[in-house]
Amino acid sequence: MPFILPECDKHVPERKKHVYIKDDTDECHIPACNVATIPGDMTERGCTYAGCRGVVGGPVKDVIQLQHGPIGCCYYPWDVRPNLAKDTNFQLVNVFSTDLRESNIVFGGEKKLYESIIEANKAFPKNQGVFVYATCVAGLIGDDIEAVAKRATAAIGKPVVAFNCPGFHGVSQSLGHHVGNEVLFNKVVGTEELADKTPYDINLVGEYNIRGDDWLILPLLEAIGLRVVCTFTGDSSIHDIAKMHQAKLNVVRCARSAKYIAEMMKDKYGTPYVEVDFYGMQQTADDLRTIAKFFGLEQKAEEVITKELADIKSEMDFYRQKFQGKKVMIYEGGPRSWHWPKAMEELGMEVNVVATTFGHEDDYEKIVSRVKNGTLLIDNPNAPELEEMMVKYKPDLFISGNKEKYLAYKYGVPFLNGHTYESKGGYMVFKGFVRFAKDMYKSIYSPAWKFIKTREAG
Ligand code: CFM
Repeated sequence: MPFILPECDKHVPERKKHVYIKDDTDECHIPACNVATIPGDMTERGCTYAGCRGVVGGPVKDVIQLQHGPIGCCYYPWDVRPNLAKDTNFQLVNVFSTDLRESNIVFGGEKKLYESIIEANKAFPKNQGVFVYATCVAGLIGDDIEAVAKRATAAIGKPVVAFNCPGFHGVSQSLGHHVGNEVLFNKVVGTEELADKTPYDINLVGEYNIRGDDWLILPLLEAIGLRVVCTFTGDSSIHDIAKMHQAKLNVVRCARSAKYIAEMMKDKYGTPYVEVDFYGMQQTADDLRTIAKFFGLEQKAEEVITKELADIKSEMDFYRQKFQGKKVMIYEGGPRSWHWPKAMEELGMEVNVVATTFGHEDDYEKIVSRVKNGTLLIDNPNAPELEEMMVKYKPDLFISGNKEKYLAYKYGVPFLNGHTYESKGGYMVFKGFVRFAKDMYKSIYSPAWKFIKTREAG
């Protein structure tokens, strides 16, 4: 009986095929996923516009990020996802919108879009281009944003790139990642030449520099002897993306959001790629070995790994002892739900519930390969399901996002924000993993839990 219908879902029996207990003897082995949420099921998913604007396009630091739609769609991109950039956080602190009103809906918004591009370019002349994102409204009224982008490119003499990503496309934000990859690949990659090529040039693909993750990864790669041409798209310039076709290898960090461009580059330019986790000690060490092997730099990688592991050993020994047998429930967008089970086990923890918002089959295949029998997998969970699982599985820690934080607190469950992290600083590679462990420790061992009376579900 590997599929179960949570008690809270008696009015939405369709949920049964999305809630699955890992069982090696069962043929089906993953829950149903990447399909439309049914009415009545209170999904926490985002939209295509969010995936394109918020995740893939948004981190590019030197372009005007212009949302074509009503002002309401503007709120969330503003400084919510901490995809940091060096020197300037222009992409985080400024939000641009065409602010479509009723008359634009009736008579069309193309004129307003064109004028907005001209105006924004004049107000911020240092920008290196303009990214235009269609919202549901722009999609419904049928504005030809491609044609406007073409005219505006000629007028301002800089690339104006149109992303056709109205929210209603697809079943979640995941399709927005795909649109973002395709547009950047077709319109930007290959438009500039890399002047100072080296035999050790790589791209870091699907890495968004959340709270500075990128700045933890880059020094390790450099110490091995590699040079990162472009991080797609954390802390990146549009000029870096334009040159990324000249790297020798793509290192794919978030496969869900960016394997598309690695595949397209493989087809068109013959650039091979490798996939990495960069969370946890063993996984990071294995990742660095894989990358180094491609360039014959194995010896250098071993030196870096040995030093990094020695630097964090005593702290990690402390956390490992504190985390023995602690039960963890993980619910992230997609990949973090497969990046983390092994990393948590390394610290002596037990992962017994794993969920994703928009995982595809390949994400669930990876989760299944990394968790033990009996682990509960939930695809696109709703809030009552998460509440029920907290009561049933009694996790010592729930790692998820802001939407779930207060659910956890309501049940007296220690919580950690795994999307934007708790501390100022990244969670990746070795030093970041210490910060991750420290934040988990602070949450699990907070004295606050002693004073809380928990309530039952229902
Ligand atoms: Fe990739 Fe990401 Fe994620 Fe993602 Fe996201 Fe994110 Fe995430 Mo939040 S790109 S899929 S759409 S690793 S914003 S940095 S944490 S849901 S698991």
